Amino acid sequence: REATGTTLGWEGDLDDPIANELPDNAAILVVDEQERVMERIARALEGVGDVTFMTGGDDVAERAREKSFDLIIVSLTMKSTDGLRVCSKLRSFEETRHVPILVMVDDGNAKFLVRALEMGVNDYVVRPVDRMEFLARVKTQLKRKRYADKLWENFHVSMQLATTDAVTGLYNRHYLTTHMETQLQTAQKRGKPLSVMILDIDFFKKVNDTYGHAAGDLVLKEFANRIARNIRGVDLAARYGGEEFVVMMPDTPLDWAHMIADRLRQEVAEQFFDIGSSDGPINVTVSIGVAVAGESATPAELLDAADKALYAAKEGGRNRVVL
Ligand code: GH3
Ligand code: MG
Ligand code: MG
Repeated sequence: REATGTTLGWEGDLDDPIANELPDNAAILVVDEQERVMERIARALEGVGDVTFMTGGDDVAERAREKSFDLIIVSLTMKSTDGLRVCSKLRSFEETRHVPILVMVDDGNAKFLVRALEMGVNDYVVRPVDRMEFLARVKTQLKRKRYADKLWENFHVSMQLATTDAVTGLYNRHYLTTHMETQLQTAQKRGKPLSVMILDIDFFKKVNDTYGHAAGDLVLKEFANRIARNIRGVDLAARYGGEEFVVMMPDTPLDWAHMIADRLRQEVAEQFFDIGSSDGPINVTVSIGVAVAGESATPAELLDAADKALYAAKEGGRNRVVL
């Protein structure tokens, strides 16, 4: 018998326990047209995962884009359809680009393999293949997929933790200042105005003292929601400190920013905050300082200008917007 392929694309650390686990209920798609082969594969994969069969054609990639499979097994020697084309389509769509592909070729048709490997398929078997070997290759790909999914998930969780504030779900100060740097440069290069507002809840210490810290947290959350609802997708809202927030608004002249800030201030003052207190919803007000970036302003200068305006808003009696 001819030697079969080596396992490609394996980058997991084999000592790492999560690198050696199979996905729960793996979803496997098998593309072949021979009944007899499909039956054998179904039997071999019993207990390994849920197997879906398709006979080929362009709908394979479409199906795989809708449902995320953990492994796709494609026969390269089908009569009515082009297995290589199926693989190339799978590799061309964003949603299916990283799904492991195991190809099967019949003995004597190994010429397809080079093309398939160049397209980025992960492993192959030459038929007739020993059942145990087939299973081992399938499992290796499934473990690799699970490992990659875990790494990806961990990456997202880490990113989330590093960039967002846990109480409000808004971005944190670090994320804001990092992005303000690039946004400012873009705005200055294009000659567009970039405005910021700093919002500070009035007498917030009194909310904590009167209703407790948990009630204070509820106010912070609701306050953050109201900010988020009043800004555009391109704007960036962050929790800057305890009860201080910053909104960065690209392409926004000072008078627009003023209007947005005042609309928000008014909504906060008029719609009382439900903190589950027996006294009923409570009145909260906010003071806002607004500034627009000058020609060569740095993030620190811009924030400082907004902060000075905020100070003036507090001095002026709170519940107001100052430019
Ligand atoms: P001012 O109108 O001058 O802004 O008065 P203030 O009471 O809002 O200002 P001050 O800065 O004196 O108090 C802010 C308070 O915010 C103090 C702190 O206990 C509270 N705080 C900061 N972070 C949190 C938080 O995460 N949760 C809660 N519940 N309170 C917080
Ligand atoms: Mg404060
Ligand atoms: Mg305050």
